[in-house]
Amino acid sequence: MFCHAITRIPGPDYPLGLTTSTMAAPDMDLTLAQHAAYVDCLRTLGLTVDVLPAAEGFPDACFVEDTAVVVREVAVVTRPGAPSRAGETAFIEAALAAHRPLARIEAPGTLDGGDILQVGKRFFIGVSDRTNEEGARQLAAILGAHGYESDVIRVAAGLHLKSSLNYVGSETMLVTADFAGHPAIEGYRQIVCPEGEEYAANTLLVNGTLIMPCGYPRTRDLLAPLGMPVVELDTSEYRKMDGGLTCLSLRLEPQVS
Ligand code: CIR
Repeated sequence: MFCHAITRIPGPDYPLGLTTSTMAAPDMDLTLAQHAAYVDCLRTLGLTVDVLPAAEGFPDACFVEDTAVVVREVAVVTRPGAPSRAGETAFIEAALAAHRPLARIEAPGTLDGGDILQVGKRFFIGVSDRTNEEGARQLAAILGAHGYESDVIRVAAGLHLKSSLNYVGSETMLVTADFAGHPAIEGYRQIVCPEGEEYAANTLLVNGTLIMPCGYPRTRDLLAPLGMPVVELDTSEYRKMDGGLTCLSLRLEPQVS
């Protein structure tokens, strides 16, 4: 169960962040309203939520997930793979240090939290344009010291691993067609996002509830047999910047030493 989350309010320079999207620039009022709804949703699900102030000069800093990987024993501060995002970690350390001892990904490793999927004691680490082999190796070693196993998966489509693959409970993975049948997820049931609904693969499981982006009814229908409560949130202004539900928070379980 998650008890705490760390988020960061998007700053006025948010539309200047990295994106591959050709959609219109995000609307700031709507961006902030969608962020507030996201924070409210996490609070409704029982989490205490930190809302950190905008990090000036770092337009992508609201995507806090990329700056750390947090387990019950340790918070691993990442080394984000995009040069414009490298400095974001300095803004997250204090918030993490209040909850966990810190470890760090060191050069030449790079790693974005969006490439890291945890399912219990098992981690899937995506090697992507942002996360390199060395970053994956360092993370697997740090987590391994605490009894976690890691599988490395090459990310050939989408920005991050979790753009395409997420755990939705009941031994089930929600995947895009690119990852369906991948050997690393053999043994899990798989729900494949229908064509045109790939963005819905970034669905977030929090304390037994599935938080999914609104506007993906066929994926919602495929998730219904899991019998879990579903909350739909509008993430239109985050999608414009290649972001989604998982990226907007770091979720923490209670600490163990
Ligand atoms: C970026 O390109 O880094 C941001 N505009 C979006 C990051 C999304 N993060 C995530 O999926 N974990």
